[in-house]
Amino acid sequence: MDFDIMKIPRNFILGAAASAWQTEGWAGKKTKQDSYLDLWYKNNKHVWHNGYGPAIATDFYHRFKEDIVLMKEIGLTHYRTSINWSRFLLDYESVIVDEEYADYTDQVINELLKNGIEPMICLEHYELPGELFETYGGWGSKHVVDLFVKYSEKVFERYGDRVKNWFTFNEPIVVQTRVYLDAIRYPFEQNTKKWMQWNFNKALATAKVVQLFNQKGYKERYGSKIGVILNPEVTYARSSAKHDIEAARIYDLFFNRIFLDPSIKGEYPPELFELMEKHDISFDSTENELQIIKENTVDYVGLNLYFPYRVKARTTAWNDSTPFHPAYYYEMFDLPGRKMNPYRGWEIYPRIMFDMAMRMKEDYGNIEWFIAENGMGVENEFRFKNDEGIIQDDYRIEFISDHLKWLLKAVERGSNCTGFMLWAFTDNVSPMNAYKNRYGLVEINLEENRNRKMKKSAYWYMNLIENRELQIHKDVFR
Ligand code: BGP
Repeated sequence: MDFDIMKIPRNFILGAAASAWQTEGWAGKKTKQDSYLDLWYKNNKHVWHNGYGPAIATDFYHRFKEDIVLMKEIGLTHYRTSINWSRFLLDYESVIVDEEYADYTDQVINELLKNGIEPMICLEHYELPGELFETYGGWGSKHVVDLFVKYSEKVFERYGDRVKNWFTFNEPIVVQTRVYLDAIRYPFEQNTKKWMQWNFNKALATAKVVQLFNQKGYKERYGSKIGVILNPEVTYARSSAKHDIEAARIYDLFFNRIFLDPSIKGEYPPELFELMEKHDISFDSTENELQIIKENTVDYVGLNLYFPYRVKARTTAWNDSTPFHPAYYYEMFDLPGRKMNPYRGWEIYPRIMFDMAMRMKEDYGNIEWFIAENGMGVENEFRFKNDEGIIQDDYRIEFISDHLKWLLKAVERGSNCTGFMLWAFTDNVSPMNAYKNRYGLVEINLEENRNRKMKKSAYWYMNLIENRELQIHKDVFR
């Protein structure tokens, strides 16, 4: 077979990602420090694969030093994770810091830096405190927005001198979509208006935290940046027919532009207001809040891209007795012959990287951005172990290569993409799927004391980081 080599620019980041709740475990957690995710796990353990959840996770809380040694060995220059809001404070209203957790965070950050690894920190990766969910309805409350700003202030005060890359949320649309739109997660309430309010309040929270960050002068003092990590679903219409294109456009409006536009452009698409009014799902906002959003846009964005989203115009009638759902305007479309990751049930279509990259260039002012997550979750990976017990995850290497090459092609075409963060550094716990699908460069062996072992992909990534050359098939850009 014929191969070509694509050069990876020296300053293009090749890192890996995780989050606090998916790795740390509950060691040291106080009784009142449950997160929303912890509540879900405690209330509905039966839907978590094999009963695994955040309780021990990867035990990063105790084993971070060992993990950082591996990061260094692989050559990671950046590691993305979060700080767990529910654990960082003892009292969310008066923002009393839990010194034990803050000290642990301090140690993690210092250990990363000592090993030449830049921490990239998210202030919320679904770790909304359970107490704020139960008392105020979580992100549906403007009071919670203000408490988040206060929490962020405490975090910046502690670590703002050392952490240069900050993000307000990871995938701010996800929790409320699963909970209030699709009603498939605890507490299983279908309520589209709440969905919208959460969407708005998180956009507002991002703007308020950006405002605080700018006022406090972190940029000037430390050269740091603040952004948000979004998960736009690169949307394709089934056909070139008007009705299908319209379905894709509306999907994009409700699920992608709803965060991309306010975060980057400071404004919602006017059509969204019309649709919200038409369907009686308008969020509650004031002129002042919209102004804050307008004036406090992000410095950069991280994008989590895994799969394409294909839609067609509705072919069946909408059931009017159910609450409004954007699916009123579309149906999902499964492309016959598509390549699938059967374990996760996601289509594999690496071109999403290029198409989204060009969109960032053309529609979003070529703002600085990077891939904050992309990766492949595979079940029962231990069956691929060789004689030395190393998982031969060639499928992952192929998946990453195929996505990276489209991304690098977009960089060649001038998209301002500065890096690629693989999901994930080690295997870790996913919402509900728990340890079912493994994503890591490094295996977590649940049978043997959660021991760590690098997979074949880790050695491959190590080589990629060092040599900055990606091998691709000659006929690849089809
Ligand atoms: C992203 C989340 C991650 C991670 C990943 C893998 O949406 O930001 O936290 O979980 O998806 O997906 P999943 O865990 O559902 O397999």
